[in-house]
Parts: sequence; structure tokens; C-alpha cells
Amino acid sequence: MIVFITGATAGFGAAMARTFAGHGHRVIISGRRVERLQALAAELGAAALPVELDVTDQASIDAALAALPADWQPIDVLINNAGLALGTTPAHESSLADWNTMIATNCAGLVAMTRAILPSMVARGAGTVINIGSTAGSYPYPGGNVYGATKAFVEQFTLNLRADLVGTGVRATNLAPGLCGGTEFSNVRMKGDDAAAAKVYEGTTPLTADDIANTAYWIATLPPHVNINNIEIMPTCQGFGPFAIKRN
Ligand code: NDP
Ligand code: 8X3
Repeated sequence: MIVFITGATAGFGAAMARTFAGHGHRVIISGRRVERLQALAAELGAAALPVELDVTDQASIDAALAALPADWQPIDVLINNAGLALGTTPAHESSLADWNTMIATNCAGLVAMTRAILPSMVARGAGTVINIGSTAGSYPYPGGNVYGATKAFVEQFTLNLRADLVGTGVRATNLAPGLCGGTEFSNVRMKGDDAAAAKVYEGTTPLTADDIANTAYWIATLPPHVNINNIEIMPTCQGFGPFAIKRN
């Protein structure tokens, strides 16, 4: 299989690249930090093709896809993984610029990548799109405001893809993890406050990037007649809270 992974310079994306390549598949590893892509490509050898790509920039997407060598063009699996959260402040104190960056990356970027690659899958009558959602898309929490909303978008967009793709042979999955450590997610969210980022995982045994990579690999290698619509994963130490009630 040829697997196109967005956001392969860190976290889930890098782990997914290693997992698919480790099972003998070819991976197109993309992201903005070129030196990271080159290091991962050097590690994975001929199985990996590094591609500089900013999912918020349509020209960057078009250029990256146009430059793919012919033998890398039939993409079997698209993993829309690039994404981020910025901030944990309440809505009325949050930065509109941060909100727009999350929407541009997690929603518009994912849509643009899907629109660019989906027609070739439909034309070949096969393919799998795995969109990385989040439990934040289903369960609200204080400070989750726009981040959670972008992941709710990812889930519904994926289900609507399913509705359109019936009969085409192309599959679509929303893969929604909960608390997952060992990636740069919280460092990015806390804007470089690494102590605050580390606190998120204090005293927990969170999911790992390998857990998510193994799940993506399982989804992509199921028999062609099986489509996982939606899969939600939490670490065993995570659960649900009560509704908040402000009492007089
Ligand atoms: P990381 O911060 O470790 O990795 C994020 C990746 O996204 C990086 O490779 C980064 O690459 C890439 N990225 C960000 N913006 C862009 C952009 N504009 N264009 C291209 N690539 C971009 O985070 P995770 O691996 O933890 O997160 C991956 C996905 O999983 C995200 O969508 C996140 O929302 C989701 N998720 C994470 C969870 C967690 O707890 N860790 C739980 C649930 C979902 P670069 O900066 O080089 O461009
Ligand atoms: C990341 C999981 O709970 O930090 O999507 O929002 S959470």
C-alpha cells in the first residue's frame, strides 16, 4: 500500500509512518518541518518519501501532489492526522487568531487534502481515508471550545463522506483518541510551556502514539468489505465526569 500521512514530523504521524513502513508499506510523510521529514526518511529508507506540505495552504497541497513521482501517485490510504489545539482558556478569553488557526488546520486543511486525493481513489474503486478526530469532538470540557468543535466537524465530515462513498469501494473512518502522551500535542497547546504540558499526563498511563498507529494500521488492513465508521479510544485511566452545576 501507499499511505499518505499528514503531520508526520511528530507524534501520531511519525509513529504511523514507522508502523506502516515496518509492515512493508510505502509512506508519503508530510509536514512543514523539513529537517524532521528528512530525518524520518533517512530512518525509513526507500519506504518513505518526504514531502513538505502545509495543509492550510492550497498551493502547497497542489504543488506537493503534482510533484509526486508516478510510482507514488496511486495513494491507497490517506491519513488526515495534521492538527493542533491552541490554548485552554474559556471562550471569552481565547485568541481569535488561535481559533482561526485550529479551524484552518483541523477542518479546512483536512477537507482540502481529502478533496485533492479522494477522486483518484474513487476512480480506482478502492482506498481508505482515516481522519484523526478526538474524544474532544464528542465530549465538551472547559477550554475545549473551538478545538472540540473542529473535531466534531471531523467526525461529521467523515460520516458524510461515508454517505457519499457508498458503492465506490472507498472507506472512511473517524479515529478519535482520548488522552494520549508522548507527542507534542500539549507542548503546542500550552505554547511551549513544557511544565504545563507535562502536568496534563501527571499520574496517568495515557495512550501512546504507537497505540494510535496500531489502530490506524488495523483499520487500513481490514478486508475491503469492512468499514470502521467511528472508533473512540481512551486510556483505561480516563473516564467521564459529572455535569457542572453552578449552585446558589
Ligand atoms: P503533535 O503535535 O505531536 O503532531 C502534530 C503534527 O501535525 C505535526 O507533525 C505537525 O507538523 C503537523 N501539523 C500541524 N499543523 C500543520 C500544518 N498546517 N500543515 C501540516 N502539518 C501540520 O500532535 P499529535 O501527534 O498528538 O496529534 C496528531 C493529531 O491527533 C492531531 O490532529 C490532534 O488533534 C489529534 N489528537 C491528539 C491527541 C493527543 O492527546 N495527543 C488525542 C486526540 C487527537 P509540522 O509542525 O512539522 O507541520
Ligand atoms: C486531544 C484529547 O482531551 O486533550 O484531542 O482534547 S483532549
